Amino acid sequence: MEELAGARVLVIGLGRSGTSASRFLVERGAQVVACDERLREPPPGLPAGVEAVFGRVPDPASFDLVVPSPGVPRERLAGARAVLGELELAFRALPVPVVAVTGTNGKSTTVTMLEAMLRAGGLRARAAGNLGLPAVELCGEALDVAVLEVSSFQLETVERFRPAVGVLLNLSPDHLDRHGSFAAYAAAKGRLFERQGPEDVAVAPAADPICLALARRGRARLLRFGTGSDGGEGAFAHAGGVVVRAGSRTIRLGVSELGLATPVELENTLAALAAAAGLGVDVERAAAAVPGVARLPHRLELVAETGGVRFVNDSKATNVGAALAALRAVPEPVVWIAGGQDKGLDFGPLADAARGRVRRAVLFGASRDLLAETLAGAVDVERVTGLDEAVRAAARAARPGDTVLLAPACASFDEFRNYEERGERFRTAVRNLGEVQP
Ligand code: UMA
Ligand code: ADP
Repeated sequence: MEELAGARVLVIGLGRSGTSASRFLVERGAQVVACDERLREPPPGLPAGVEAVFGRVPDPASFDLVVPSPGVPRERLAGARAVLGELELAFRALPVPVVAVTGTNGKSTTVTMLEAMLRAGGLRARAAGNLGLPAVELCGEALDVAVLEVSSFQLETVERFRPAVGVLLNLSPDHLDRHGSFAAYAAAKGRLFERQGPEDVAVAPAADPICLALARRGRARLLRFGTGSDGGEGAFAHAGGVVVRAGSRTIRLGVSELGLATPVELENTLAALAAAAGLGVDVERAAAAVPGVARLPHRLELVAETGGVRFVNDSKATNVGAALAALRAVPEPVVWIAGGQDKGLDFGPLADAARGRVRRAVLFGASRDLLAETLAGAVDVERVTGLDEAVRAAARAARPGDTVLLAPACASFDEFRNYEERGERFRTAVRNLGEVQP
């Protein structure tokens, strides 16, 4: 599908991605039919000239091109003559290099940091993509580089997508309901690198053979990151210092100067430093931006501290890998609040991580019984019905010096609209405990 002008295009889904894609396509002269199965009226921002269809999906076979939203599974596209996601449309239209970040956890944190680093390095950089602002919205902006957060869903519908720098942060089971298996999920992530050439850069964790194999799928130069000494190109933390090596340049930084509080923040920052170096940015200038980058809300966010108990909101921990990282990052003993909508993930690793660190696991939501079964024997568990009750139960169980941690390891959709609403409810419930200072 080369020419958009005059093409008949079906956009499926009128959320953020579909609305922006519709506007992008109309501006380029396409005849756009946009549909949404749940909406009943056009969303704000849908341009005039789009024919909107609600409650059903027209036959994909009768269009020149189908542009599905990331949330639309592939099997809905049967019969389509051509399928391109909004990420692919953006990539084709963007006249600047793309730095793309994927991985199971840490994408939003890392693209936010990279945007700040690249700006400090003198580039007009803007972050977009799965982070929230659809990638096509960057087309037409005066930029030097686009920093895109990319999901496995979006990578299913790319064709020529080829980032100048591709970053794979980590990989652990998630979204298996959509992809069917961990292998299929990993393969979708690997599409980030597939079309890269020798002048491109792939960034992957030095200690993860699966990620390294995916990063080698294309022909990009590989930069690795991680803790421990390493002689190769990339960013490594070792003995209180960080070494960034790319080409003939070697930069040394102090870990304490970066002002990072947790091991995963260091990992994400190493990946970002490697990406900045791979793009050819002055690493010392880029690194100077790191201490000024605020942690995003709902990620290990300290909500309150009262009577010696810290309350930490990590509502964005919607999978096992993120909850594991949170359990390891906060000071112990931990009173851990977990639960929500089950995504079919194996909770087993959480039992090992919780043993000895968790005073009590307070479990709520649709998955609480399954979690309780998995954690039984490893930690003391208490089952409650909802998040408000969980916060009260956790406060009762906590002793001075403890951390009450919301790290659900589950999706939020059984009780909330999204993880933000769940995190906000946690903040409110903590405030409602009484003497707590926000
Ligand atoms: N819809 C249908 N039929 C379907 C599926 C969806 O009609 O089969 C309709 C829904 O009724 C709804 C719309 O499509 O109105 C929603 O589309 P969507 O789910 O693709 O969501 P968008 O609002 O377009 O947001 C998408 C990403 N959503 C998903 O991947 C599920 C956003 O990532 C992203 O920020 C946005 O594009 C801009 O790029 C969110 C996300 O949860 C944050 N991502 C997953 C994650 O991070 O784990 C991958
Ligand atoms: P994403 O955009 O990939 O969902 P976020 O930056 O929003 O990533 O963080 C999601 C969750 O993962 C949060 O709970 C956060 O504390 C945790 N997290 C962040 N970075 C990492 C990492 N490198 N490894 C594991 N967990 C992480």
